[in-house]
Amino acid sequence: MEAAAGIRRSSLGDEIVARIGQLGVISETPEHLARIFLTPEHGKAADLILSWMREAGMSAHLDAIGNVCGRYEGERPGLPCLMLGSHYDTVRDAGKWDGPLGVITAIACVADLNRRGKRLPFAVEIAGFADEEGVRFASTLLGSRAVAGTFDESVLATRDRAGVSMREALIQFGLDPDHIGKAARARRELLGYVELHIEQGPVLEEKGLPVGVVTAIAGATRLAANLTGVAGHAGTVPMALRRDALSGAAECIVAIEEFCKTDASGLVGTVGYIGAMPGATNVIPGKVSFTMDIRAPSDMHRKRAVADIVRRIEAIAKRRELALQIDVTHENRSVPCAPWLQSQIAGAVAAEGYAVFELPSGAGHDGMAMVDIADIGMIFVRCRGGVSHNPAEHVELADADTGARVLLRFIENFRQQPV
Ligand code: HGY
Ligand code: MN
Ligand code: MN
Repeated sequence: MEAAAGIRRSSLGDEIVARIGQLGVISETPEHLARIFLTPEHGKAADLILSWMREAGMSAHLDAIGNVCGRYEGERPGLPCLMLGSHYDTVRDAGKWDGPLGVITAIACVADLNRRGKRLPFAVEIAGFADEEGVRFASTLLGSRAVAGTFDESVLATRDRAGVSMREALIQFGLDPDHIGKAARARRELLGYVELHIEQGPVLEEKGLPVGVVTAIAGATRLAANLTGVAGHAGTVPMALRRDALSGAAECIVAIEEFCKTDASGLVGTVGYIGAMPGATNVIPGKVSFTMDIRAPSDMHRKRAVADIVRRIEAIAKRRELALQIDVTHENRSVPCAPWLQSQIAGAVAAEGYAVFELPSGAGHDGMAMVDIADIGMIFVRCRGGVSHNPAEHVELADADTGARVLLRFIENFRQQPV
């Protein structure tokens, strides 16, 4: 329907921004956005997204691990699908665009097809993954691994900080942990998986571009370290006699930062969490746990860096007479985006009138799991200042609209890869 002269037809961007706002208030607390796997907020968000999918003409359901799944049939029922999607869980004190932009934009595109009564020679499915961030249980990509059939049942025993196991949490949420296998899809059902996501970095903004074509997703290693010294009285133990676990951890953390800073080829290392016991002002900490997140452009470089960092931490612990336990809690290899999907995404970007810019993703995404059952592609959308995992995360309406128009053009022009 053409808009009356002077009245701007509401754009895809308007719908997307409104829904980002609606979803963005479903949070553990109103002050800091957090929507964590298998919590009441997860359930509320799932209900809202499922309703949007149905409004867009899709059949929609919650799968066995809490992903939201929508399907828009093609020219005839039962055709293999082009799968779109992203995650709808968040980190703590999150921005509201990381994940939801991909799910909401995909729904807006299908809703546009549905409004026009357009059917394609393939089905379009949208997956909203329930746990990409891995905030509650150490491992990540739980939703997409379940869809890819690579879910590791041993993680059901992992416990959150309150001591609740994933198995118990699934049951409390109303799901059956013994049925997670039912979420798995077969490779033959998917023609490809394409995810639209905010860049979470400053490159597109620096280039003055609204969208980019992703070439690969960098791998990551997550580790948990536990240092054990001797708790003691802050007023009586001479400094030379202390086995202070928190001072030891502090030296380790600075060593990790120094090691990564002096590496010239894109290595990054982050200690995102530290806990000190017993955590009283006048007690020398006897136990400290902290996490590490190590990433590099290549797997070999990352693995070598992890080994070097572990050696440094072991030397610090030995010198300080601290007991050390280090475990790898999660490892994801680097994953390439399929050239044929990159080229079709690039075609859509160019057809919308924008320069085609290719870039790798330093952040992890569900495509790292989905690659086990389908070729993957990603579209990046510019975000202000490249800020992410931060409540200041923001996408301009015009860029949200551009991302949607590029994705919609990609969908309508999608050609299955010749087998
Ligand atoms: O950690 C990551 O790279 C992603 O945001 N989960
Ligand atoms: Mn994230
Ligand atoms: Mn994300």
